[in-house]
Amino acid sequence: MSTRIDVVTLFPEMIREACRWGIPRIAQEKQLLELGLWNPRDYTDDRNRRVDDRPYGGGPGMVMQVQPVHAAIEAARGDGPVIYLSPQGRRFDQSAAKRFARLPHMVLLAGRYEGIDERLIEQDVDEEWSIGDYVLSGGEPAALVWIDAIARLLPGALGDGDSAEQDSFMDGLLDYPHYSRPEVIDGKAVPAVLLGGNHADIERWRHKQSLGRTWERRPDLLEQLQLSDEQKALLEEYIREQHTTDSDKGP
Ligand code: 9D3
Repeated sequence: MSTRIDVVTLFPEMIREACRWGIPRIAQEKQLLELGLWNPRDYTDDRNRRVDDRPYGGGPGMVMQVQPVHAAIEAARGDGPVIYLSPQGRRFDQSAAKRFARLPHMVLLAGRYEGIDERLIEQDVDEEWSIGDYVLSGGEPAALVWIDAIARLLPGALGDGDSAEQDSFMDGLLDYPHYSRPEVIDGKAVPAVLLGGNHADIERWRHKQSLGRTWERRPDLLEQLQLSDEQKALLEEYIREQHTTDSDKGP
């Protein structure tokens, strides 16, 4: 089973080039992911190949026109939903990524300029999604975020060792800190537990770090979770240790 993502964009090279690296590349090579790119400029009826015009009512910028975008969507369309990436959409998150990674097909519509004529959205768009509350200059970076988040979830894309989403305790928590050689850098040693080879102790330490960092940095994420008694105990241990280590730290 594979996923096909078709992107309707005025800058297809942005998508094609960026997907030549990392997981999106590997997923395509393994034929787990198939990318299609459709440029409204190739579908415009306008003799000057225009795809935009001035907004009714005035104001700054330009608006993408219905005709070329509609024709490109029709060319790209398959069985899956047409998804408009826009600041007005629902916020994309990991649970959305998981949901869309199960689909065999979707069309992503990336806008430019001030946006797309609303009648196109009413007519052709099934869902509208944003990637977060900041202003991009177009939908292409959002499409790349979408493709990357989905590609790494496709079964077989990551290689067995890395199939992360299984180590269940991490779900909804921030990552624990990572260390590699050398053992000491500028007097800073790797935490001793990681050198001891006691895998139960290591897992416990990592779990505690994940809980503690989430508590410190993203309390909003913790509120979404129902911690087990064991997790509550680990977090309390982290908080206790953090208080003693912080205040005992000399200058
Ligand atoms: C300065 C223009 N803005 C006036 C309030 C409106 C606006 C139009 C077009 C803002 C951004 C964009 C382009 N953005 C996207 O296409 C986009 C986006 C984003 O900007 N943030 C988060 N997610 C997304 S998904 C697509």
